[in-house]
Amino acid sequence: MQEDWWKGKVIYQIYPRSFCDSNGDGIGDLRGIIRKLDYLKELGVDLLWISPLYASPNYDNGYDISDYYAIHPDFGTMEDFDRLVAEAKKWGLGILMDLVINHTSTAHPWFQKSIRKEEPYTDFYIWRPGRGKKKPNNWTGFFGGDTWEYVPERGEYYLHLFAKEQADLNFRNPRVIEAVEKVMDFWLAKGVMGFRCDVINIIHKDSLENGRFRPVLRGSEYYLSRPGLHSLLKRFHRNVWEKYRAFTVGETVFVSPEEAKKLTDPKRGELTAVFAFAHMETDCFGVKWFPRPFSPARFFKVLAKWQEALPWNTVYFENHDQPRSLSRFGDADRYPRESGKALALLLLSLRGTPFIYQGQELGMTNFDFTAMDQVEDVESHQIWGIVEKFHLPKRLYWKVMRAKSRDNARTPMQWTGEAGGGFSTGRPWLGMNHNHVERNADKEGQDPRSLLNFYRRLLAFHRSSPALREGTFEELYRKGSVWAFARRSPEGERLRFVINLSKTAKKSPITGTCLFSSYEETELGATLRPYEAALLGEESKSGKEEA
Ligand code: TEU
Ligand code: CA
Repeated sequence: MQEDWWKGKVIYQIYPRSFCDSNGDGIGDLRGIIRKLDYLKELGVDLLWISPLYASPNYDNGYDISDYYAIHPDFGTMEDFDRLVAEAKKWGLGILMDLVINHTSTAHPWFQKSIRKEEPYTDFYIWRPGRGKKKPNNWTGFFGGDTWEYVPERGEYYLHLFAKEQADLNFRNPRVIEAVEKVMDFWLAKGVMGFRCDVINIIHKDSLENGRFRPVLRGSEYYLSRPGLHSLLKRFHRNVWEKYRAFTVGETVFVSPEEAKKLTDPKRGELTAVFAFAHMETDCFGVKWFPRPFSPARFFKVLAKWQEALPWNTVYFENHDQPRSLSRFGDADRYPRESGKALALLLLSLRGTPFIYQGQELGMTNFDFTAMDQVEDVESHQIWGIVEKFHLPKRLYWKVMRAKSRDNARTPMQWTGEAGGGFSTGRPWLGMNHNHVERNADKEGQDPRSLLNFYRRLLAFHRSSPALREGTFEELYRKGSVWAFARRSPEGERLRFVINLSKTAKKSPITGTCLFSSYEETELGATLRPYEAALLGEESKSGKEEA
């Protein structure tokens, strides 16, 4: 297997609770995924990243693991998992596991033994005594609020950067490092192709000093991409990942291009790729709970900066933590098809590994929930608790919650127009979006002009085009809502891309014959209509364009 076998591959993310339920209990499962492998193959993706499948009390839907070696019974058995790997392989699809090692569930036996100081688990977590009546330090967490929880039985506090049911592991303890290496080895030996590494750039804590004042994530200067992280990753790479040629994509929060470059430099031997967040933070001030209107200009500026800064990027507009891209960056009401296709074209025209999140290919939109009791997500509830506690303006925050809750991405996959959406014959664990009646895989499959069929054609083209798979990125034009760039393969294939990500018509900086168009046009003239995007072939010799 070649070292960079993953280059040019397209990844599809599955949120297993919401993908396909095979037994009618309302929860998606492994047999459900197996049932849909033909759909995924026909779509044209290569690797499936599946959000956590492990045993878990589900405070954070599997991101709180209580046994790294067991499949959650909701999802099936280890035999089902092995069958999935084998069946996927027959379809030419590889599996990526979600590796959550910054923390475990407090229900994990390691944590339970750590409370009782049973060796070797005493220092598996980050325990500290309080400072008089005060907590060990002033850090604040990712879900808002506290990061320390007192356990009377041990007489100490433990650190948790997420929910209090998620205790941070202590990576200064060599025993912890060995334990997680064993976990990685176990899954790679089963034939998975690699990992998506959850919040990997925060696993190493430099110190536990008080953080300086900042409105969110106080204390993060002591754990965001610290030098100790690089040593840990080098070690994982050397001891485990390298021998399997594993693909490792790190979820790296608040990462700078400089850090990202180090983390993915093949000469250093750390991660294969990283998810940066910068483009997902262009419609807010730093964190999503302080929103501002979406600006395509800011979005393109950030994307362009990262395209140029890194030798290889990941490209994603959605995942299980983010609102739906059609609702967020497009126009789900007036231009669902055009803006959905424009975003699809942008996603697959940029340089890097593209990630498609389940339902994105159908144009699934934000969850149409009307009350907090329809929301399951732990983060949403923690934030809502803060809104209530501090009497923040509810009308305003309700709007923010509707736009930003992570459950926007977690509603069940819309397979058919029936009740239960073809996702489940029972009652789905989270509400189905009502628009599943109109927008679903079944219906779209039969419509040649649907978003789903557009994705299928585009992915087939992507596979056959060295320029899209691996070509260089060259910016041609960027102003307001209009962006144009070119991709060129080593063999000289050159493609040009242009997009107008707005509701108003704009002048186009390039013209030519369309390989793909969000309006399904064959020629692009001087004007870009609302949400018009196009992928153009080589410019004709006679045509003189400002490119
Ligand atoms: O996400 C990390 C992370 O940065 C998010 O929690 C982010 O702060 C939040 O989603 C913004 O809305 C990863 C997982 O993707 C997420 O699902 C987990 O909850 C989290 O880690 C803890 O494991
Ligand atoms: Ca089920």
